[in-house]
Amino acid sequence: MTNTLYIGNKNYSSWSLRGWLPLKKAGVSFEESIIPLRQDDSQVRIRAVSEGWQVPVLKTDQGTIYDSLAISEWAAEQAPDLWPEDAQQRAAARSATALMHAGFRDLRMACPMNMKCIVSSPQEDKAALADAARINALWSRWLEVSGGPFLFGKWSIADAFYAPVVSRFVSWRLPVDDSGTRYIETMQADADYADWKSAGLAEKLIMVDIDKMMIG
Ligand SMILES: N[C@@H](CCC(=O)N[C@@H](CS)C(=O)NCC(=O)O)C(=O)O
Repeated sequence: MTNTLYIGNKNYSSWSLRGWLPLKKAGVSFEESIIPLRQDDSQVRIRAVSEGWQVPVLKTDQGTIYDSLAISEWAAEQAPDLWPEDAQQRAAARSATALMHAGFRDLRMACPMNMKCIVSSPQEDKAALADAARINALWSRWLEVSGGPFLFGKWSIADAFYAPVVSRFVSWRLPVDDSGTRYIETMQADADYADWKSAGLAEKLIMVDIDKMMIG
């Protein structure tokens, strides 16, 4: 079986990370093909592999799957333990995943993922800070109910969806309480997250507009 996951630059492409982590956790073997984003030919290259016009895209022998959530659900069909075993916790993890997939736009727009960079002065954008505060409160509640160390106990797809948010909390120096700090440390200690991050840090291509937002 040949699987290929098309992703953007690891340093910047938050949605690619959301599709990549569940495949890793499922133990699915796949090749990676990086399509650098915001280049003259990025869209042509993405459209050549997917009618979705965005990455991540997974090609299997059976066909094409696009969108991080669809790829995650495909991974969970190979490895059902990517969702919690308990039915109520499973529903809660799916809700948390959907919340991230569909929302927190202010945070996503004001604080793009850039794993290489930490701002010198903390982010002050009010709408982004409101999203961050809400996410922190949700993390704390989910961790309290599940007992941690991941949001719903064992690692689940919900953690894939909040992994890029962990990176943003660090890069943009967003305020975080003790429970959120422990979650950030748990994520950073995860071997797959760490592998993705070190590959992102090694990338040479920079996105000037995002770097400028952070460095000025
Ligand atoms: N809802 C999509 C969002 C994917 C998305 O926004 N991907 C961005 C990169 S992180 C993209 O492909 N942008 C197209 C481009 O930059 O040309 C998902 O969950 O996969």
